[in-house]
Amino acid sequence: MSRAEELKKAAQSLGFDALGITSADIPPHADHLKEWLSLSYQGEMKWMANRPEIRSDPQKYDSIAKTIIVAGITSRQTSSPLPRGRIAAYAQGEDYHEVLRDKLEQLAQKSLAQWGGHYRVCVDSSPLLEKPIAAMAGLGWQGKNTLLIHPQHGPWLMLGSILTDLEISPDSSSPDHCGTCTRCLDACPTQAFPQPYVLDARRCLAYLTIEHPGSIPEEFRPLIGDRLFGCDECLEVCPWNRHAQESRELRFTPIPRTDLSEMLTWDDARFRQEFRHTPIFRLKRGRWLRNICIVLGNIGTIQDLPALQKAAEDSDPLVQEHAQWGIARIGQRNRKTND
Ligand code: B12
Ligand code: SF4
Ligand code: SF4
Repeated sequence: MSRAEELKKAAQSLGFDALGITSADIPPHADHLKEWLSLSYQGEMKWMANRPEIRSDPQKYDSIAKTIIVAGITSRQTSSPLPRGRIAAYAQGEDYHEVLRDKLEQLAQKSLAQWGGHYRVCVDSSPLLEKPIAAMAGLGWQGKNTLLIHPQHGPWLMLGSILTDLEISPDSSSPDHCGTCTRCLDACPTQAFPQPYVLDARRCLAYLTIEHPGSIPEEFRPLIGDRLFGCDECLEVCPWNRHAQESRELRFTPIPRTDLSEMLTWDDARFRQEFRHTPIFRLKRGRWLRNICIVLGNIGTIQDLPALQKAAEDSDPLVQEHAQWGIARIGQRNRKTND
């Protein structure tokens, strides 16, 4: 069996849904990163603007890397862990960073280390253009929603990579199969795509509910609807979902949560206890409560007013401001229905 075949077999037995191999070259369209940054599309994600020449070129990040192994696990879920409100599929269970890192480390130990190779495991936070690299490794193509579309798992793969100094025969990259489809662009609630294949993160609900640090601009609050964390709209509409199965990864199983007005009463200790080892932990209590206040403003009823009124007196000004907005919006809705 070749090294590439051994890697694929080991990846399958570890529960990965896909694995591809590419040489550690500059990915296609990498030069667009500088243009993207020059338009400030990264918003407050200042770390994205650090040293773009490293992010664009894997060998500038790790000079001994010759090969990149990219693996993915589907995050697709069909049930919701909440009575009200939505959490993006990838964030309903355990933190994918931990899940992918554990499995990639095991994969590297079973194979690359045995073959005498050096390696580095990268999941998400490393300065790599993971989607174009995954496309080079034959996992699929970068779609108009900018995500890696896998022919069987659609846009749902969560990605991680291993950089190694070993030379392993690469897979061939796959062509773009978006064709004339524009479903993801049309479905975006905030029109966050200035053009196909380009995202203005400042308008994206995933950015606003996860990465944006402060007050959410008022124009976007109604558009958040019932999304508490992230957005799956441009994933759900993709026709490449036709063969996509629910995730088999047990650590991605949705963790049931209590209702929104109860979560609004949680102190920091309770927040940390509930969300440790999940992607939501990174938000910290203030931003989580901020998001709940917006969602209650959009879908809540007068029964939610006592919890929102308590939040309006919270010690965190971010929570206070969004709770006041939520109260006002429920009030407006009730006035309209009573008129
Ligand atoms: C920053 C970031 C975000 C930001 C910005 C997203 C973005 N599109 O850049 C925000 C917070 C908005 C975000 C949101 C989400 N994210 Co995110 N994010 C990242 C991160 C850390 C970096 C992405 C990046 O490099 N952006 C910079 C821009 C410039 O890159 P780009 O969008 O790929 O742009 C390229 C194209 O525009 C291309 N280009 C330009 N013109 C053309 C023309 C053609 C024809 C083509 C093909 C390409 C092309 O050139 C650019 C540079 O290469 C990656 C992890 C990583 N290290 O890669 C995860 C990652 C992309 N995110 C991921 C996920 C799951 C999401 C969400 C689905 C989460 C959710 N459900 O809420 C949403 C999806 C929103 C969307 N449609 O992109 C996954 C995607 C997996 C996949 N199958 O693709 C990743 C890979 C994390 C992971 N490890 O799995 N994310
Ligand atoms: S994640 Fe939602 S808001 Fe962001 S680009 Fe996709 S559809 Fe638009
Ligand atoms: S919805 Fe259509 S255009 Fe968007 S990524 Fe999927 S196939 Fe491509």
